[in-house]
Amino acid sequence: MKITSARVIVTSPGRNFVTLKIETDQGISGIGDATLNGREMAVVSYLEDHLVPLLLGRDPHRIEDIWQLLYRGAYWRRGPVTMSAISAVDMALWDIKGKVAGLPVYQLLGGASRDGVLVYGHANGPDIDETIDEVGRYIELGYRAIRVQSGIPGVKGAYGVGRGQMYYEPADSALPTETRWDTAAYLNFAPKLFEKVRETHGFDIELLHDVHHRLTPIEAAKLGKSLEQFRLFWMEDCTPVENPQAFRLVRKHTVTPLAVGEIFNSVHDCRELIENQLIDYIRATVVHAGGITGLKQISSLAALYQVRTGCHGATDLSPVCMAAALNFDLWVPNFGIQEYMRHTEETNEVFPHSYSFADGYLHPGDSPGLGVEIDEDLAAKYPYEPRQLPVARLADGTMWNW
Ligand code: GCO
Ligand code: MG
Repeated sequence: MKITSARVIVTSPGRNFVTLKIETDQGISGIGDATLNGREMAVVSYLEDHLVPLLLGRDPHRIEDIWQLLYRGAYWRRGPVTMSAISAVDMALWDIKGKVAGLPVYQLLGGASRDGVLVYGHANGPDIDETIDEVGRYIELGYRAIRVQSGIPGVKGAYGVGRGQMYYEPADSALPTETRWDTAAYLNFAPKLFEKVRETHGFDIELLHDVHHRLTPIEAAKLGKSLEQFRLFWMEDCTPVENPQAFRLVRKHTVTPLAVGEIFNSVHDCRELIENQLIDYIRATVVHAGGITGLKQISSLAALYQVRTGCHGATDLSPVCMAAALNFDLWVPNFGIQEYMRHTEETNEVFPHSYSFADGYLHPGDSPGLGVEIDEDLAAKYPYEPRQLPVARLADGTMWNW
């Protein structure tokens, strides 16, 4: 079997997605997600200019060898652009292998370890009352785990508050939108938010919260401690992770479980946090951390330390990534939870898929391969729209972490 073509498809059915399609001499093709939010075209160029010529003529069954070729062969290892491109190739090759075998990819990985994939949805609102109503709506929809974010009085454009229903898309303009951040206001507000959510909705539901890199280690420790009584499933990205040792301080002061890693690209980024048991959930994704092959490396390391997976699944991860993630999640022994932010109808039409939601769980379905396709004619109707992620500044204008 030989790869005869590899094409990059850029489409924007509500938001931008980059998809790689690999075709073979036996008429079987596979697709992979290569979307890097706000930096999409860098990955398009990496694929078209550097990887596609390397793929032509190769045997698509040699997934591991091709992964090693692209990883070692670049010389310039790792980084989000390189690893998103490698991820797309890896996903497309797993898709092809599954289609040849006539099996969903989770069967090739070792079969299902569970009946369904526990997911968390996003409840958010401009203030506490509306956020609490949203939590109620998610409970009615059957969710068992819900991420809660709310507008904060006095903070313009607080992280995580959506404009639409059922999804939240922060990349909203061609040049970054400027938002404000106020740590003191947030630290006063967050415990009140969770107190009210628990008062209204009780303790049977799992609650999650994303701090989105906004705090210093000691502030993160303080927040974790003040939220302990509300029994969070996790507190995510409580402080930036360039220095993994910062998490020692957070850990020393709180038993609120910690999740980190949505911006990680390889097992090397995860290693220090995992080996020192500084986190409880690793958030690395199929699309940014080297595909299914990359995630297998990460989850195997994590399993040694009882760290569980909690893959990123915001709307900038396309249905192709979601399908790959769900096949991985159904198999991976040390699964924790999967993020699930619903895509727009337009996106779902461009990417018809076999995964489905019921009673708080997703299942990848049993279509051979990843269980997702791209409707190229429809995709062509939604041209690329330049969009970047926002930035954040403190009240005095100091640049902060968005
Ligand atoms: C999450 C994430 C996202 C990111 C987004 C950036 O936990 O879902 O933090 O909302 O901000 O994916 O592109
Ligand atoms: Mg996050």
